[in-house]
Amino acid sequence: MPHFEDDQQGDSKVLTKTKTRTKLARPRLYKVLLHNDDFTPREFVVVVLQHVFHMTESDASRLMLYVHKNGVGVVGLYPFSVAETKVAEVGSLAQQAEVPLLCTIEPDTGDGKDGGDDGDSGDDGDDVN
Ligand code: TYC
Repeated sequence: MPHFEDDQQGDSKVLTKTKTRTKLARPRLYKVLLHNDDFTPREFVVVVLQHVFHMTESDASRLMLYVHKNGVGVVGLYPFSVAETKVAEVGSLAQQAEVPLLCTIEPDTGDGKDGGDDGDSGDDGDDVN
């Protein structure tokens, strides 16, 4: 007579289900902010914006004047590594030229504001970038 051992050893299995996410997380973007100061020549700012951010001279002049007037402005929105590189490039050019031009990064909240923290009015929400 066959003998069946009523054991479950080795027979219990753990089933794991893997859920596949069909939506890709939107890559987080960061604002690159340009800050005004009283010493950096306007023309230097315009040239930096053209070289680092590939702006036309007229867009660069417009943004430079916006920052000059409002204290801070958004140059553009980029993935973190790109934003970081651009900020470093501006910093390096400023250092070589011995001017205090400042460019910083902040996470984009998608609220359409320019996110300035040094006294800008920041309420027209339609920056050149
Ligand atoms: N305020 C500077 C000047 O009058 C020009 C300037 C503009 C400097 C924008 C920095 O991000 C800046 N020479």
